[in-house]
Amino acid sequence: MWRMDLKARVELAIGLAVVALGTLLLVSACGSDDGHGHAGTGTMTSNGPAGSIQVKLVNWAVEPTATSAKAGTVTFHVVHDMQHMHTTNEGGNVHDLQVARKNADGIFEIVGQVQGLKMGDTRDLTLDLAPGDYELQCNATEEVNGQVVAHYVKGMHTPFKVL
Ligand SMILES: [Cu+2]
Repeated sequence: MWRMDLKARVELAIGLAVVALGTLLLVSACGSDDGHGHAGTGTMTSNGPAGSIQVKLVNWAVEPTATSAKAGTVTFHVVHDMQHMHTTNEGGNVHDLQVARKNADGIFEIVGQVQGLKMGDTRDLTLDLAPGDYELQCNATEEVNGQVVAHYVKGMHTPFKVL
């Protein structure tokens, strides 16, 4: 009778080990790859931390999921979206996000930034923001076929309000 018990125990142990291994494989597959074949943030979703505002950087626009936020701690989940694959070299291989506050004199002052996001890159930018008018900008410049391309001029800026 004790032999039966032992066999059952061994089978149970093997069963548990298989389940544990399966879970481990799932977790490591998620952690090492964002599902697009690029080194990512290690998260399965592209939505970023809870309460964050996703900001997509594309050619040639800055596209936040919200255009305003309450004053205080604001986290921007910045994504250089790789949905758009460049067929011609128009530039835009690397984008930045500058969060700029409009001062009383109308001049923008950068209060935080992340730079050098390649296609598929994501970065979180957490800032303590006071109420006011802001702009989300990409001020990257690059040379394409001998021409200087300024991303801001191409359209990479959008208004943002902190209330
Ligand atoms: Cu850009």
